[in-house]
Amino acid sequence: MNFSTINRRTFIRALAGAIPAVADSDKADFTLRIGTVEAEIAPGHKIKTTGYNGGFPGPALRMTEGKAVTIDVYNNTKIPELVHWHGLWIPPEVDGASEEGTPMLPPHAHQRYQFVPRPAGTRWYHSHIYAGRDLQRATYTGQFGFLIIEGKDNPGRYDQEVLLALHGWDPFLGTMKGGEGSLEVGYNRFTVNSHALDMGEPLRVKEGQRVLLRILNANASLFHRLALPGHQFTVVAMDGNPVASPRSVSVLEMAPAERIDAVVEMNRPGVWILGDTGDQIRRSGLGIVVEYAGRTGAAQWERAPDEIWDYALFGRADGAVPNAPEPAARVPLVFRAKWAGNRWVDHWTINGKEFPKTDPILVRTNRRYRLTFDNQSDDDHPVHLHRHSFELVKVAGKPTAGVMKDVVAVPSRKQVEVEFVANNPGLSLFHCHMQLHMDFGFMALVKYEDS
Ligand SMILES: [Cu+2]
Repeated sequence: MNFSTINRRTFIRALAGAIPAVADSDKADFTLRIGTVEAEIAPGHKIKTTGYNGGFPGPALRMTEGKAVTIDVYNNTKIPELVHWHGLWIPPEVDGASEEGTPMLPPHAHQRYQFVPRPAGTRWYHSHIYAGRDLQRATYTGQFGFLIIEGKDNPGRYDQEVLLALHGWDPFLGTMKGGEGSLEVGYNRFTVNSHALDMGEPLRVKEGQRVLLRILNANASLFHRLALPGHQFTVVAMDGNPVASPRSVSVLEMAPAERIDAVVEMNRPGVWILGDTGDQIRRSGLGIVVEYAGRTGAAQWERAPDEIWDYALFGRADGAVPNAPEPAARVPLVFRAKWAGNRWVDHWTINGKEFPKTDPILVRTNRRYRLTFDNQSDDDHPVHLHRHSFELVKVAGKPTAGVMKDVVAVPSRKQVEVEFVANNPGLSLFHCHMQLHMDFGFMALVKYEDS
């Protein structure tokens, strides 16, 4: 048989069969494999969870702002999964929320994602699926990791950079006092990165160093307050975005999904605990030892000052937004709990409706909108807007400006107002980041009417 007589299509098909599906030259920039993880987080305390690439947190993915990346995700579990790239301005098809239209990743399937990472700053990635009452799924698991987008500006001058991800383990559903009431999620153990306080490697520092801490609260429902005895945190960015007024504080408060970049000047030699100000939570693992060079001995803790956490402290002191147009519309969003019965999980409503029946938030491209969060419930809610950043304009009655975020904690019985520019067309999910709340109604979609 003469070569020229071979059907060209047959030839190409034969050739294609000999080539691996993904050639080496076609290697993705990053690879995540979702699978079972077994880890000893504290002496003798083993847990079994789901994580990325065999551990937790997942690998810190470092990208350059504006430079396209490819990420291969393999789902080596028995359930459909989805990875959400939290805080990025990317299209809904790859954002990682099925409510926006990102396809779920079936069990044992593989998907390559491609997007242009922006904006610069401390972002993260995590599972974005429904868990309901199954606390072995979604953000209750080890599926979380940092995603750092490097931009032109560094968040201040520093000698050492440290990533700290907070998480809770052995979650259970129970009532506050163990008796009557609604079910909430509690945790028996905590970790900073991969280990509890009494097991992890210390954070080694030298006197005079300026250490940049990038901290992520990857807990599915708990707020944390952090302190390092005798040291101040200079907050330079929140949710990855540089703040208008960097300030020094003794205590950092972080709602679920929030990030804080803070510079700590190491000026009090010793061996200290950087940990949760709540004794019970810190003793259950939420902390890390900070060890100065040449210092030994047991790590010390001192009671932290009773500082009030206030986002407005980091905003523009005059509260003015220069050149910001009047919002095209004000969107009031009222959050309420819907009692479902004793020892049952509360449902949640936005303007009286539960997702998927919640009214969409309708916007038009490039207009500025004000969202008024009115929390008429007894819980604080960290609400998150996908694919956009918003600016805080009023926090519990106090005007502010210059703090850009993608998650904001709305305290119980208080109001928070934010403004955002509708500059990323496509469905965008808005929801409470407490897994139990989002799964029981606390979600709505932003819809562009003109695209
Ligand atoms: Cu909530």
